[in-house]
Amino acid sequence: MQEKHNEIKQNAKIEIAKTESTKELNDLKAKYVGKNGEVTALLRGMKDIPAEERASFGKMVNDLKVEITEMFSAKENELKDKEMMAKFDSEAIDITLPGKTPLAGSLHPLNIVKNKIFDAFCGMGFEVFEGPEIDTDYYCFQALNIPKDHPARDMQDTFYITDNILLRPHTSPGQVRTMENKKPPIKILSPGRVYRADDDASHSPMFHQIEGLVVDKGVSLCDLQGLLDEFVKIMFDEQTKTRFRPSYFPFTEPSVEVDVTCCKCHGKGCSLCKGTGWIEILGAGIVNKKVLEMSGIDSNEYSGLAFGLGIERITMIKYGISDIRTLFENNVKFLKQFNRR
Ligand code: FA5
Repeated sequence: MQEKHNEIKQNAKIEIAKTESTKELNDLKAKYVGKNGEVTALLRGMKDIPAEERASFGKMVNDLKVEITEMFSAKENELKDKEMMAKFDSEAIDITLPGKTPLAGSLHPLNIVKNKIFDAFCGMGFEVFEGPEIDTDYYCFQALNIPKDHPARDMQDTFYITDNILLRPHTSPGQVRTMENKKPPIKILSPGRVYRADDDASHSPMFHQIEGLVVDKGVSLCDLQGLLDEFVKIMFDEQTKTRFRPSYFPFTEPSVEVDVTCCKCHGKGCSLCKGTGWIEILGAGIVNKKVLEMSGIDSNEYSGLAFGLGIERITMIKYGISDIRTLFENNVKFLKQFNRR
């Protein structure tokens, strides 16, 4: 019997020494001291041992079980240490490696320019008023002195929703809504999306305008010129000059188109300004007396100036962008150029 014990102990020792993982060791443990293990089988065989030898046999088997269990415990500790060290090694972080730079977003060029326009005019005391994108025929045309049969309606190919409701083709309705709700002095910017049935390299069906309106006593064309001179210097640079050309808008009288000296060649003539040295940036004028009256403002006491600029146009001039569609394609390579970090 002693021989059998020694054999089991010896085999266990050899097999435990060979194990390389805690999983393997647990399986092996079942083989020796588990429910159906070899040592447990010895205990079960006690009933066949003569009564007088049973006590010493039982002690021997228990001692064997304790010894084998201790061998397993020792090996288990050794393997656990080894496995933990291997895990540490595999998870080791080399703190000397360079870090991953997170991708930073940036403002869209249209927002950069819009913010700059806001900064320029808000610095001159303008407030911002936003009107609705879907508006009525009255606010988009009639209240701006463009009656239903007026030929000026052909100037803007408009998206109508019903005969009376439309996607606004300009931000000029913002003038009317402001004058209806506010007494002079008025000094507002009205920005937003506008829509026209236009689509080519310099015209988009959806684009952004900013309307400017000043109403007070004695407002004149000189104020308009002074205001826009100051604006273009902030927007482009100190050397930029403005030029007024006569134009026609039913809601302003007189009306002007405003040009600036080309920001690329400073007036000498280049491909951007098509050799003229000037680039058109906006439409403007002195608010037509009829528009003031229709909006409830006494045109004998007050006068106003108004201007409307396209944000895309200014952005294209400022950054030398030749096709308006690049502003809406969301090409990350293009947009990354405006990341100021
Ligand atoms: C107007 O829309 C007038 N409401 C502006 C105005 C306001 C005049 C107040 C007088 C007083 P115009 O149609 O010219 O004017 O448009 C103004 C600017 O919008 C243009 O100078 C141009 O920069 C821009 N624009 C016009 N159509 C498009 C388009 N389809 N895509 C991109 N920009 C456009």
